[in-house]
Amino acid sequence: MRPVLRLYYMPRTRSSRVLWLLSEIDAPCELVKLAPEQRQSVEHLARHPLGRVPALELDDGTVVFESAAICLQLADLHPRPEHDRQRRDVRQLERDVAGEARIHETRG
Ligand SMILES: N[C@@H](CCC(=O)N[C@@H](CS)C(=O)NCC(=O)O)C(=O)O
Repeated sequence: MRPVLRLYYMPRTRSSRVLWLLSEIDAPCELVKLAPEQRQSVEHLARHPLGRVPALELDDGTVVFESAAICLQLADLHPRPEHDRQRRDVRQLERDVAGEARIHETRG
């Protein structure tokens, strides 16, 4: 059985990246639209400590945030061999950016 995913989102935010991907891959996902003030609710802060959107809840109750990480998670859950190359490129770029950020951090 397919995992039940739940996306907490707001229109015209970084959520759009995830909504776009969901429609591209036609992945089943429950969409929960939040009002701006709901981001700081106790319920949402338990999902995302900074009270931001988007946040993706997996079927085991764990939550993924950061729109790019959510997109990679969705790609992992719905693999398409023809997209393997792009997934590798994204991961490579992420590690490159993270490494550069660390270099700048340590150089001050
Ligand atoms: N880098 C994060 C950015 C998330 C983010 O900043 N979301 C905004 C909306 S676009 C938000 O919820 N802001 C509310 C806040 O910072 O309190 C991502 O790509 O998901």
